[in-house]
Amino acid sequence: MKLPRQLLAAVGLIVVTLPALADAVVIEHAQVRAVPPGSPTSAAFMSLHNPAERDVRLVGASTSAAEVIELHNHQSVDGVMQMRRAGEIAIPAGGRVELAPGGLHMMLIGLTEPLVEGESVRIELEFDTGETQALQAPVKRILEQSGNDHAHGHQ
Ligand SMILES: [Cu+2]
Repeated sequence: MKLPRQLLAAVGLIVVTLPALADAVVIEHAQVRAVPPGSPTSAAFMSLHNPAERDVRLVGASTSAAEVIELHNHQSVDGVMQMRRAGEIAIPAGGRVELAPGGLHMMLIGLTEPLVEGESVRIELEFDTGETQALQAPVKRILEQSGNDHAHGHQ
């Protein structure tokens, strides 16, 4: 039996649309900070590479391990490092943004489960393109950046 012409056309379409996936943001070195039981917050770090020819903005993230994830940055205010909420994180075309201790990070607020070293947390990223990307971030012991007061005193 021969394959119907329409089916062949549909298969061709799928092959043609696949390269678009190559433009997706590349997520590397994702990790979540292990915290003692009962801790209300933790933080996630990763490297985001945008291979596309247009800028992409990370506008939000979510996980079942916390009630909310906020995008945060650290800023020096009068010589004191303070954590500030970042509305979104721009990843320039062909560029890379590092989320690391002492800088940009994702704040996991209202932890719903213990974050034990060796386990992993599923995080879903949301971009301004309307696309979402899920990743598994291993829970690791991550030291605070030295000289950085990471006291999470948000209002
Ligand atoms: Cu924070």
